[in-house]
Amino acid sequence: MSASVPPLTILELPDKRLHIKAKPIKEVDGYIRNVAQAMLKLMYESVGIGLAATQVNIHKRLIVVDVSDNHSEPRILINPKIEVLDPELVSYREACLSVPGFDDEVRRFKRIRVSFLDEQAAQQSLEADGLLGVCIQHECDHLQGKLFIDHLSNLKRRRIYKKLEKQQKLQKTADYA
Ligand code: QAP
Ligand code: CO
Repeated sequence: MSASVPPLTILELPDKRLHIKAKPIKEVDGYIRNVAQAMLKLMYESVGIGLAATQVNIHKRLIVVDVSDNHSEPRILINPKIEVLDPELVSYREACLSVPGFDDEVRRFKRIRVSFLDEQAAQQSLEADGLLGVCIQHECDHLQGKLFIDHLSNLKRRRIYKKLEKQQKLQKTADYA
């Protein structure tokens, strides 16, 4: 019933829509559940471990993650809110489906608690560290219009932007031909 989701595609830098700040979800309805399922499917197809709604041009506070190696721990987090439990910083090599072909070390909080609504609109909370903790912090950044490269030096970030801009121009020329 009017809850159908159009085919989702992943925005890539330098697309400015990646910098839009997401709005809270007021009602967890069939549409939101369908978007979440479509995002999980797209994430698995893309061999990712996390995806934020912002990346599929839906500017609502919704993320999906699964850091298992056999698709066994799908998680849907609606209106996620992070609390820092251990402010020590840990470094992981991160990548992002919206920044194809690049990865680099990013420092993030060691341990967090994330409060969120599940698919049933029930309030949940989850304590996370390691890769799951890092991935949730990375995805929540997307909802603020922030990317992992925003944690790197200005020099590194500008280089990555330049390369992706160049690639996009070449791609456009190829599409036209
Ligand atoms: C965030 O990112 C993350 O460029 C999720 O060619 C990643 O799933 C948090 C991916 C690592 C912590 C550590 C990127 C796949 C996937 C690419 C992803 C690519 C293929 C990125
Ligand atoms: Co990302």
